Amino acid sequence: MTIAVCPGSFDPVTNGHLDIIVRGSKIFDKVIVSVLVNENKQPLFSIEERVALLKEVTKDLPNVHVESFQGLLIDYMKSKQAKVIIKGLRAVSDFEYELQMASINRLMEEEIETFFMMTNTKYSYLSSSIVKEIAKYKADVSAIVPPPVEQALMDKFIQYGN
Ligand code: COD
Repeated sequence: MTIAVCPGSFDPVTNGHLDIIVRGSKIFDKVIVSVLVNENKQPLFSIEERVALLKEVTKDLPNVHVESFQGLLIDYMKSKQAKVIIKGLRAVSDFEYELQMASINRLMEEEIETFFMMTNTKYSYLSSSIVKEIAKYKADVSAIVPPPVEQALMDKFIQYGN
């Protein structure tokens, strides 16, 4: 049984992320979507909120599980006996960062492989940051995020009074 981990900040999950998760779930026996803390980013949604949204939007995918983890990805992979990291690639800028991450992870644990999937061209421009920027100004995000995320963004920005 091949267990893969799809890690990310998912702040919040977008249709671009979901596309990668769905495609990954058709390739691997079990996919664990894991919300990891990215020290370089200031999150809008708490870890608990991000996990809840991911659980909601993946509820029809029986081999997909959602969790959170703080620390090194490689330690988490070992604790889950997972051998594959699923990553999405949108642009050359993603490639440079992901190459660095894949190389450092391989240096720490050579048995673990990073599996890259090209973005769906429909979502090649899409990031959580862009979604938040658009939602902040109350513009329509229904084409780029799943409905529960759209609702959560509206609630969040009403709560902030923006
Ligand atoms: N189409 C396709 N793929 C996409 C799209 C899209 N539109 N949008 C995002 N993705 C992919 C990204 O390329 C990425 O692979 C994944 O989805 C998650 O994206 P984000 O933005 O939610 O998450 P990141 O990039 O902030 O996550 C980074 C991690 C948290 C995974 C990373 O920092 C990490 O592994 N941290 C743990 C600490 C660690 O082990 N560090 C390594 C050694 S120093």
